[in-house]
Amino acid sequence: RSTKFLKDYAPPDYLIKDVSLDVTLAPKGARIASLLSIEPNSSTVAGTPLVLDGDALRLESIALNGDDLEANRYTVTPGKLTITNPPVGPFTLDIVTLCDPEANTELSGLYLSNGTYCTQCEPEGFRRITYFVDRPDVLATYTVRIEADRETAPVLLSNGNPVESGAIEGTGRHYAVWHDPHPKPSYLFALVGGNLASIHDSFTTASGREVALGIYVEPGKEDRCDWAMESLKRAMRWDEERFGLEYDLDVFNIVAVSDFNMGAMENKGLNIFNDKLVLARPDTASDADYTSIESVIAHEYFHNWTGNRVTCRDWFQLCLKEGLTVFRDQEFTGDVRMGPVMRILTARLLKARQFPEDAGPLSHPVRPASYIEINNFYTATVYEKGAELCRMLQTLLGQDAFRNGIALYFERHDGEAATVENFVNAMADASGRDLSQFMRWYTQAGTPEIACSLDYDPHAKTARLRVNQVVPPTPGQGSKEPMHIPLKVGLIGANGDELPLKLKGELVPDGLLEVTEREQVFEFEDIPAPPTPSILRDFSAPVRVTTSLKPEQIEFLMIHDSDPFNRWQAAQTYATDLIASARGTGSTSARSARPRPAALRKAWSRPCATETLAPTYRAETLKLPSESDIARELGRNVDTDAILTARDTLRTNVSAAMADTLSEIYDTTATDGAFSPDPDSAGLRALRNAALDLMSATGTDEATDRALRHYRDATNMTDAITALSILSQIPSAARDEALADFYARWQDDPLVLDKWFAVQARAARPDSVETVHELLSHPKFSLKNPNRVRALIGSFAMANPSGFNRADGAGYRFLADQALKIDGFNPHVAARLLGAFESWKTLEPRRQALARAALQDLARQELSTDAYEIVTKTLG
Ligand code: BAL
Ligand code: ZN
Repeated sequence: RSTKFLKDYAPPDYLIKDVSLDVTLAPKGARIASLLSIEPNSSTVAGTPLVLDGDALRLESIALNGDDLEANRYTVTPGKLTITNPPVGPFTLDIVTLCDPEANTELSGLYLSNGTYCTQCEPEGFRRITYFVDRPDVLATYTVRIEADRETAPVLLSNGNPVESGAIEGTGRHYAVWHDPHPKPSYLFALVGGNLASIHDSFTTASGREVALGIYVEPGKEDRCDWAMESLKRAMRWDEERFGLEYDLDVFNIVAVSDFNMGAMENKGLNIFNDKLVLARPDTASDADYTSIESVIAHEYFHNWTGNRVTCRDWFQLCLKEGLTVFRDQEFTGDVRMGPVMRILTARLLKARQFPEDAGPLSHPVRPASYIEINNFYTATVYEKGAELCRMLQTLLGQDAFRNGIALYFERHDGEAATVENFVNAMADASGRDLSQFMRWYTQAGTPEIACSLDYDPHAKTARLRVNQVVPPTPGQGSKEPMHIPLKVGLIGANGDELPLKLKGELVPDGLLEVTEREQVFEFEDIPAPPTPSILRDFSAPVRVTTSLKPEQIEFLMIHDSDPFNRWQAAQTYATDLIASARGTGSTSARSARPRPAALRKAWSRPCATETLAPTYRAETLKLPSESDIARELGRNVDTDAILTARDTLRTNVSAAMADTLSEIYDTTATDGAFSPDPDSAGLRALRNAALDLMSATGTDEATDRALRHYRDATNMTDAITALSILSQIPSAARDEALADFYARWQDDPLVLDKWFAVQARAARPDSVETVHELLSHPKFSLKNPNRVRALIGSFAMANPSGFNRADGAGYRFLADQALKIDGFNPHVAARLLGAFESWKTLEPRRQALARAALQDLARQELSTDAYEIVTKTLG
């Protein structure tokens, strides 16, 4: 369990330029014959041993320059194959190994998913297929021959372009050869063999290349692939238009498999997907699923440039490809689907997932300086905060200069393994900006805290905005330097008008201030009367902001702020303050109020009922902050039951105060006709369902009946699952009817049944631990399938705060027990689940003690490296 450090990076001793693989697929003993063209790196001292990585392999033979290698020329140790005295110049190695796809329960390397051979190599799975210098700065061209039984594996795919294929006479077997001309690191290798159905289409790139597109799925699922195909073509076109980036092979294939640790994987020319992120039909997939599919298809496709053409020098640079690619997929989804609501969704996700990570024991910089197990660093910090860093660069530089920076980055590093410095230097050179202080965002962990106060001088007619920034201490980083923060602000006059921002006689474009000091004062001129400040517009930086705004000023912003993000944020802040100030939640907030119905009506009517606002946006304003949002804002002494009660009370009050408006929204947004996933139709469904959800807060029989009717009348999954989710919270005949009906209908459809597991796991009920425990023994549940585990155990641990944090500690013990079991065969999935403990130190003392005890129990067990790192670091 050694710790690896970024500072220890050294270039590889040997480079592998070309790889020829001959893979014979068999469930128990897949045979991989590998021919590697190797040369010493320029600075390698003659005689330096060649160390290849390998894991769970049986070595059958090894030859150097065509001759069998004598036993005294190499050693095999756990994880390594070392050639003791390799030649001084270029040479070849022939290595034959066997691996066992059927026994591969870790789902890393070559494994079987429901009878389909598939691979997952990022970050270190290739070494479970063959011996290799398995690190991202070793780039090679690959030719892959796959041979398999023709009947069970008629489809044989690998990276790049198809070269040839054919039958092997008299054997019942066949083969296919693929060649990928683009040098790539081993983590982008992929291979698939199976009995798969497919749909096909084509795309012509801007420069006229015809690309054959294919999506491969388990037979019978072909009718759920159209949306993924449309999404792919949309993404290909968007990347050409926005960034001038074209596809570079003759084929692009996607394969959906049902056993997959991650969401999807960007292997060159052969993306392999968790089928949850490919398959969609109106009756099986919700609008949220359609949106995820569209964005993940785009994300993996966008990696073709940001990740594949330019890859990472080492795994510490993971954000280089992931942060940038998430930023790109967010921009795409904003453009094609969500508009201004996109920023609400991305900020909400960041706050929900990344802020707690950054505030807890697992906090790490966007570019970590060390890790024990790299699999543990596919985190919200690397992905989502990493994306925010790209967004801040775009905000600071402007969209054109940012695009030029991207172009320069590719000009300089195409075909290379790059670093964060390479990326930021390209941005600096393309824009002429000094980004040296900005680099701190990659190295300093913790969410910066920005405190803003505004003083108005009626004589000078100036408004002075004082901004203080503090970056809190995080594990291993006691003190921090100030960050370079793009802070978008506005000042709003008493009549709701936007006031021009003038500093030292100059207008401030886009209200963008650059905060670089620990304390800074911005004095705005020609402000006729005391304004209301709108701070961090468009969520221009991943920071926490505190202001001294009074409740009535927040109400004012809910109505008048011209920035859609901040208008939504004002409603969230208003609700958060009301919930957090309730007795027992542990709040020390000064801003408290006991709202009267008229005040609630006034506050909410405008944002949610204004018909000129997009329905998707109005829907978001109807969603009150989640229990986790409240817990995060409180930050300490968290009592999840008190939060649940306070939140339920506010929901009931808002629901009652807004009853007429909600009813009207619900009635007027009903649509008939065929389902369409287009943004407008999805927006109307979102608004109607958000209204239904809030109306149900009253818990009356009428509300329950309405939800049941909604369920029965549903003609698509979005409506059905909304109603089911509402009903699952209310013990009643209606709940039993809907759950039974859903099960009866979807029992043979694992992906849909996951929704049934998940709604029950998420339901905030006193007995939810027992419910989830019982569902573990359900015949359709399996601990071995990551999607099932995430649907049931993951939903419970991550999305049912009062259940997971039940006061008797039963939730903690449940999660620890299940994670330990899973750790025995799939450490990656187990370690992810254990992330649910990340905020245990913010709990009130009793719960803290119980969570600590569960973690300490785990720490005494025999754990995988993955789980060990999470458990020990979480304990702190
Ligand atoms: N590279 C791992 C999956 C993804 O982020 O695209
Ligand atoms: Zn990615």
